Amino acid sequence: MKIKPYGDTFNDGKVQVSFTLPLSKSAKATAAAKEIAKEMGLIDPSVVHAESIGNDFSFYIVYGSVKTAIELDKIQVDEITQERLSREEIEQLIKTNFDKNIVFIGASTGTDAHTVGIDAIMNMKGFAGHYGLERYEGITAYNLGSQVLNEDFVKYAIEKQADVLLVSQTVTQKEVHLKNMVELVELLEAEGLRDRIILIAGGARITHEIAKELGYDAGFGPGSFAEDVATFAIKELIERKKR
Ligand code: B12
Repeated sequence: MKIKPYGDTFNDGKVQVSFTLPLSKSAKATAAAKEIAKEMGLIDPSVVHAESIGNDFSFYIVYGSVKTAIELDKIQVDEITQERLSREEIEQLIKTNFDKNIVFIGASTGTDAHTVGIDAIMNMKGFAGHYGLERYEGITAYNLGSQVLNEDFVKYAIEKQADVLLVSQTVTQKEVHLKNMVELVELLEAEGLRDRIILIAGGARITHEIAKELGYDAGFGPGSFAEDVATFAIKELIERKKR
């Protein structure tokens, strides 16, 4: 099955792109934006929005169409296919299968200062109507905040005998997240901990596929909630107990 973007009529290939130019807003800068869109392969591009965003910078939205079509059946995606359990179901699962609290430790690691994502997953108050892990009976959750060095994260994991580590990575500039995520895996391996811990990553540009490639057990992107993470981690811990 071939898939093409569409905006007006089916399969018309319409797309919208946005970008910033290091130019003050002017007729010439708008023409440059259109030219860039043409070079990107957009057919009949039109600049539908141009805005100054301070001295020497301007922002553009360009509408146009592409010929590109993809064969959907050729796409393989490694994704988590699980039914999201409710908090109560997860709590019951813990009660039935473990005689201790499950320890989750989370942080935004490395230089990353973004805390909202990890708070959404862990915070007692939760996010968008979903309570965070701190609220769960049978879970002890430590949220270390942001800019936590991998070395300190691992030290804390050892001290608190963590079962699950939650890593939040938001900034992906110059692929800093990849280096940071891999460094953590290496440190855990050096401590002989990697196989004993469930390692989960999350963030706006994290996918399950990327996380797996980097040596994590799972990755969660936008729209994920504490229930998703807890369902995965608790079921995985139960599976590992059986082995
Ligand atoms: C708020 C914010 C900030 C605040 C952060 C304050 C704070 N205490 O968190 C401040 C002002 C500090 C900031 C700074 C910077 N920011 Co900023 N920031 C944002 C902003 C506006 C919102 C992010 C957010 O809170 N989202 C809401 C949460 C709920 O969403 P989320 O993080 O995706 O989390 C969900 C999932 O991803 C997942 N999840 C997240 N973590 C985890 C972890 C686990 C284990 C699991 C399971 C799931 C999970 O679950 C969450 C709930 O569903 C975004 C733009 C945007 N609108 O997204 C830019 C944005 C993230 N920032 C960006 C940038 C570039 C920066 C700076 C580098 C800017 C600069 N040049 O200084 C600095 C970096 C500072 C640093 N050292 O990290 C870029 C990142 C681009 C990129 N690809 O790298 C963005 C996308 C803006 C942009 N369009 O350019 N930022």
